[in-house]
Amino acid sequence: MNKTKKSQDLFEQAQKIMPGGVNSPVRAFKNVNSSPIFIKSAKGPYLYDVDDNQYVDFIGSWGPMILGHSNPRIIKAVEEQLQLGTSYGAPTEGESKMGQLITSVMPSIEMMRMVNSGTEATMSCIRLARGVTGKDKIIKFTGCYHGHVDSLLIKAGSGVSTFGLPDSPGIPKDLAQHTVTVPFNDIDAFENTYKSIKDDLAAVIIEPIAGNMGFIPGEIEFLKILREATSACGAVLIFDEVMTGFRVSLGGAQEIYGIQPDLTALGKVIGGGLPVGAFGGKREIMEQLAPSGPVYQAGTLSGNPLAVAAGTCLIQRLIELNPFEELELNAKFLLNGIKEVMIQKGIPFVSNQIGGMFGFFFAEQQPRNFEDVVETNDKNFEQFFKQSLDQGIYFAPSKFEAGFISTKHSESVLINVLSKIQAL
Ligand code: KE4
Repeated sequence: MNKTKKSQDLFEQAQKIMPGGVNSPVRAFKNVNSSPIFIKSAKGPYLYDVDDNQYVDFIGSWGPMILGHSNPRIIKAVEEQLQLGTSYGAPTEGESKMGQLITSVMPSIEMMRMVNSGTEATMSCIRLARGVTGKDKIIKFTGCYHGHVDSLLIKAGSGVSTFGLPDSPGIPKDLAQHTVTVPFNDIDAFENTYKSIKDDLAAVIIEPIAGNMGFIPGEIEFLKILREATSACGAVLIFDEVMTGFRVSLGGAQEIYGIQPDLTALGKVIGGGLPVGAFGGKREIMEQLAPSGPVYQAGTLSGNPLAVAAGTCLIQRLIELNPFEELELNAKFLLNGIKEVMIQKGIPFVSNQIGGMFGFFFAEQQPRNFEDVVETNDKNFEQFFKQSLDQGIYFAPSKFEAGFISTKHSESVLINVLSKIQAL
């Protein structure tokens, strides 16, 4: 019996009207040679597809659903705002309240601005860094994804560090040349590159805990070097915490590592599932933004009342609950259970987790960078993904993605997941 017939029919139709049948590439399941399931609804830790199959969801909309899907408090907050209007294109008290909440738990953010996506947040950080420093060069790290920003869709060419080779057609070479890519967690490679371009360096941008090459934490000594080097030459250190903000701990990766960036990009969790992004940091940098300064940035729906209502409600609840230790323990319980199954099967498997974010690889050792991840076993990943999905367990459809757990992934839910994985 074809359990996902409706999804397959919808996917066929969707491919006629949307490139690849999706509005964001990773959703197309290409990396696992499969076709996507179409979702009809979600509640708590569960997704329900159009064929009424139930899945335990370990993607959580790629991060936002840290309190589970259809959280009653968030729904109530959005419903109340709906009665007052959906968008004004004018300032609201809610935006300031949200800003105060974020700055109260992320002290490096003295001032911030709301935008509508993580991409907008990182794009604005890059423009602001170039504007305040008058410099052009950006250093990013192979495997870190910062949204589809022209200056940041640049991959490492061959060699230890490279001048950007466009990662996507459509990016002018004379723009790409200003972005230099260095291997993640590689101090020597960074220092060699830094020495050669520090006089024209506007910013270094990094995911301090990477979630877009699988789950790979930045090593503390490496991150400390980035902080020291950028301070020494006046470049802006940007932490892209779109995924890790309010996901790995209340204060994000910067709280865990005790390293304060100059600018931080946020998204995902702070919108509670509605379209949102934000960026912020040192006052003297942020004040260079229009209309208080010359660096232009704008957005019709920035600070949208619905997104602010959802995000404020979620952040307030996270401050009350501070669930990150429990989330990490539950993630560890899940991953240790999977590890036991893989040991019994003689399949190499490694995993890691911080707060409500986790990852796993089919490999003997923990990857430290993108190049290591490329070497991990694709076949085992694809087989595990497909078998799990068939058992109603929805992991990310790519080894280059991370996993996310919510406060609704209770021990009983996880025990049920593990019993199914043991039976694979
Ligand atoms: P958005 O523009 O997709 O809201 O955010 C871009 C972004 C920026 N920075 C980091 C660290 C991110 O992880 C992202 C987006 N993450 C992906 C998941 N790997 C979103 C999923 C998708 O592209 O559909």
